[in-house]
Amino acid sequence: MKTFLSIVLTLASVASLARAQNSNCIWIPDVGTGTVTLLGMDGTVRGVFAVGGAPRGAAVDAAGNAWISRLTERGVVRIAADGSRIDTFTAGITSKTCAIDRDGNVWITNQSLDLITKMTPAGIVLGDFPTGDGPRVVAIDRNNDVWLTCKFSGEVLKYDSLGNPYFRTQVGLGPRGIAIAEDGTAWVANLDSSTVSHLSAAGILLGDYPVPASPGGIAVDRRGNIWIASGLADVVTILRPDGTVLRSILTMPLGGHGALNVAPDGDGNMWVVCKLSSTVLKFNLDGRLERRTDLNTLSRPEPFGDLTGALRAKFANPSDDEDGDGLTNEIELGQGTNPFLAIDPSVREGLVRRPEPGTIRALRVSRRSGLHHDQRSAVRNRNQRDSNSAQRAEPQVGRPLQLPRIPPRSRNAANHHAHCAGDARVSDRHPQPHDCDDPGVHPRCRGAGGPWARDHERDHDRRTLRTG
Ligand SMILES: [Ca+2]
Ligand SMILES: [Ca+2]
Repeated sequence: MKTFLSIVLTLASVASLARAQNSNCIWIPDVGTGTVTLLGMDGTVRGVFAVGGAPRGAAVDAAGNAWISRLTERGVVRIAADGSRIDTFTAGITSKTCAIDRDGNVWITNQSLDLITKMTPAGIVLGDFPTGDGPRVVAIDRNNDVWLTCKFSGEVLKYDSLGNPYFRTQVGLGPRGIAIAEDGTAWVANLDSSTVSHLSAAGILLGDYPVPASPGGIAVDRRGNIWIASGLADVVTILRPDGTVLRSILTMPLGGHGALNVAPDGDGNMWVVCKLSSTVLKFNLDGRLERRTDLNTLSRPEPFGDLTGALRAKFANPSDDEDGDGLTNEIELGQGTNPFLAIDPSVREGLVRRPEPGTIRALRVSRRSGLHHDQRSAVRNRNQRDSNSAQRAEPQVGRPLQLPRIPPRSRNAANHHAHCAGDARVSDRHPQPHDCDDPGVHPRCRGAGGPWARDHERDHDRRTLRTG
């Protein structure tokens, strides 16, 4: 009996380890080639998978599968962790991003229809919910609520897990990336106004902060600092939680051009995808470059979302122990051990019982609160931040937001780029699938400050709808 039990436990740990190793990686969709590249944490390519349809959004579920949303094809794609299987589910259209909630459901933006779709892991659509104009990037918070940026209407919306809206708040121009912070607030990158907005959990605007031109990707690191990738300026800015600049990193000297998305990994490192140079940069929390990977076979990687699963593990599944090493995802992400890599049991014993100076910090559990030291510190810090946020937010309550209005659309939108007539996504002028977010493709749209770009992209979406 004992032997049988030990065999079962061994098999379980092997399965857990296999899953963990497959989870501990980063997925890079590429619009230009219609592929998704799987990178190990050392930057080596583990696989390249053809999915078609200008893939843009990526999310990773608890089993290590990648979910990919596509801009120019109906349906999202699920790729098995080892690449052995690719499934397509009928949900989502002209979709930029997707995210996975606590129950494993997938939330998918539908830009052309101004909807967000909730789909079960088995591919059953549970509902389509109205959004603002141009739903773009979706994120799940610790309450299993769903946050969404809407690029054309300049809004952020939040829904409960059933799709009921809590609020819609006007932020800057062209909001794209959105990142949830530890304290439940959200940070939003406004591409067209080159600002970052900070919102309370209730949707109150806490602050707007200028950043270098064309901020698209945004993520909050383990220390609570906010990383923003500004594509036109080729700068990664790190803000402190109070919105002051901690560090600016020029990406061009590091070989990265067109910095777009930022995503944390299980170790707490921050990955920046640069679409114009097809380069992936890995930084440590101090902003030092750890690794650069040149993906020369790609032509336009511009992903959004939780490329490693670390955000899902942190916010949607904090109390799970995905690698089976006895430490929850939340504890591991908080202290810097990896929730996708099982640590050796003897090391774990040392962590809990025999803290060694200079090693990974011990988990000192309070008998009174039942929380370990990091959790108690986090609670104290969160209470302090809530207090500060409430003080900062107070003057904003009941007052109109002092933000520039979004210009009305051009009446000539349908005709303003005659060279894109026909198949808007691929033309003589633009041999690759494209949209107007790309400053290199449509400098005139970008230079015009937004309205042309919005019209143009919407026109693309209409054409996509007709032809897709
Ligand atoms: Ca664990
Ligand atoms: Ca671990």
